Amino acid sequence: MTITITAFERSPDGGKGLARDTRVRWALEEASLPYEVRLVSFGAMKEAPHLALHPFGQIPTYEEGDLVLFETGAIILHIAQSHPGLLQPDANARARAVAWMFAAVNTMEPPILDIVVARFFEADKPWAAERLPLVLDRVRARFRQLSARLGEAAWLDGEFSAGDLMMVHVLLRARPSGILDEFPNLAAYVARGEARPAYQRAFAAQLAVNAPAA
Ligand code: GTB
Repeated sequence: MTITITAFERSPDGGKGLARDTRVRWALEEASLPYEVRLVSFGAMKEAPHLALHPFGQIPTYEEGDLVLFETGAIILHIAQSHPGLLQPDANARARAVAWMFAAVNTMEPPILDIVVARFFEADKPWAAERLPLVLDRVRARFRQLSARLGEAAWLDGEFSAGDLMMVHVLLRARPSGILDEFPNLAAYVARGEARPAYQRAFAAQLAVNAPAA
């Protein structure tokens, strides 16, 4: 059955792979699943046909036969549960990998996104300069905890899993702030994720769409 995802017609990051279709592309590549991509403009995302797929008018979405999904956590969990490559056969290991997926989107991602909000969307507010260091410190606190847990391990819980995929992609969003490089084991962890052939294919596919014209 054909799998179709949606992605930005042109990502604001110019092809750095930070938009969330990249994590879905990566999961599909890890599972060796072919897929098609429908590119949508910011305008089209807010119109009825796309809102029927995604109630919040965002990308990515996932279509496979009768199934329509939004939310990258749900999409990647679906891929991981229905195809080998992203979850271990052992039930407890699978449950722990799902816990790491939730930790990525629920515990790590919100403070990281606050950096973007503070730096770009609220930069002109009178309190912006005062707030930014607090936001950065909250991110550092989470990174410190994650760094302590990862230690010198390659992945969060033994073998690479959907939990690592989600965590690596979430951490990538913090790279422009410089905070990722303050934690060498986390920077190396992210680099390990980026070095995976499946990530490389996903990154190249989104870059082909988003690279600025020469
Ligand atoms: N919780 C949802 C999920 O995980 O699927 C969040 C989806 C989401 O935020 N989608 C964004 C979107 O559609 C694109 S990925 N935004 C348009 C809108 O809301 O109108 C977020 C994103 C955007 C841009 C960059 N960038 O340029 O660096 C990085 C990430």
